[in-house]
Amino acid sequence: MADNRQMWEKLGIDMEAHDALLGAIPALVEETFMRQENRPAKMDFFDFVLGDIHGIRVHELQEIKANGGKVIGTFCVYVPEEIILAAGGTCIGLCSGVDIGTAEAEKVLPRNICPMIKASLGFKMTKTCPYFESTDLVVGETTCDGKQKAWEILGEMTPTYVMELPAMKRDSSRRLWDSEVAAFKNAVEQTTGKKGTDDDLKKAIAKVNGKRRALQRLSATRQADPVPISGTDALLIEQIAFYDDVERFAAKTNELAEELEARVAAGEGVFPKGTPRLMISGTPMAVPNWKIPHIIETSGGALVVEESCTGQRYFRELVEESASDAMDAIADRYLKTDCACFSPNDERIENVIKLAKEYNVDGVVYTSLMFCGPYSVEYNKVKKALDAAGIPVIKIDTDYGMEDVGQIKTRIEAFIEQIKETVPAS
Ligand code: BJ8
Repeated sequence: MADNRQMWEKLGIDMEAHDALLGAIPALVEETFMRQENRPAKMDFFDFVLGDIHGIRVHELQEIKANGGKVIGTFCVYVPEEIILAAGGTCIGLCSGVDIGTAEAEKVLPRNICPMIKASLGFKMTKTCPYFESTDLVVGETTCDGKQKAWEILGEMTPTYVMELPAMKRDSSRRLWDSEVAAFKNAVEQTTGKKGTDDDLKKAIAKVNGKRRALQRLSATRQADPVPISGTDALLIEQIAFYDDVERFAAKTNELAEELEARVAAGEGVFPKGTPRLMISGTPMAVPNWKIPHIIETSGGALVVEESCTGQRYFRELVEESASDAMDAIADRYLKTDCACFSPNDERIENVIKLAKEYNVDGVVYTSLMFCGPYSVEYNKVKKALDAAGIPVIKIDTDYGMEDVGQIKTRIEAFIEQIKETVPAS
């Protein structure tokens, strides 16, 4: 701990604000994770990572930097991490799920903007995130309006590169995207000082595919009833995927998946067979935002799949490893991402229905961060498709505060009761 404090001070962390942030985590972790019953033994690694959230991994980053490595922070699953790895960089997801820097962020941002954007800027402004303070470059992207304007402000505080994303998926959009991916490679290489060769790219693709395959394998076990792992634990793993060492994470996730496969074979689960099965669909949930999964799973539901960037949208697609042009394969894979920022976005609607069927979902909890235009507006189309498929859905608009927990819990309990009345118990 003394070691951690020294490191944080060296990084210029505001120790008082940081102490307040870390001070709130143990009680939240206890309530959200440790009180769950029959958790898989192999969650121990992920619990350890969570227990030392601003410690060991941040030390690793300092070691990487001391050896000449560069750390590159990202906020969106559109940013190709393979390119960062191929150029010798280390990629860290920086999205924030806590409103600790909100008051500061509201000095430069309007109040009615998405909490994720506020928190991301807030972390930088309050100097409370050692990951942020370890970066040599941060990468924004022009997904939603709020983000693209926020990067201009962030760029005044720290070296920031912005990728331009097309808003549509036409042939001309693909050409724009190809040139953006190539320009991003140059920007990363200027930061790391190393050129990513074709061979480096192929190795990086194999590595990141390995991580995504491990997540796919783990997720597939959640199709079983009873489900072998809680959705709350699964979300934690998906969150850690954004900042842990790629190979270690894949190995640990595969170990856990093996345990879960054995549980499935033995008919063992974390909730009784027949527990209503719910899917989350919508905006991502960054650490330590575990609010909705925790509410679902303490209200009589089992969360079995996340249609979100902290979920399927992150690991569903792989980069084709046998492609002759690695950059083309990377551009191809990333443009398949079905964020609500695209218009039209029919793939997402199809994927929601496909996932609901594959995971035998009884109902969907559509979650949108407050003031998120893209996901909130797209609810209309998702609901129509779910209605047509006969799958009930409830929409929750929320932020990082805890004031609405009671009200959301009441709504989700009622939703689960309604499902129980229509779904015959097995
Ligand atoms: S690919 S979901 S990570 S942009 S919630 S900041 S959209 S107002 S987070 Fe996202 Fe990339 Fe899309 Fe995924 Fe804006 Fe909405 Fe806020 Fe959002």
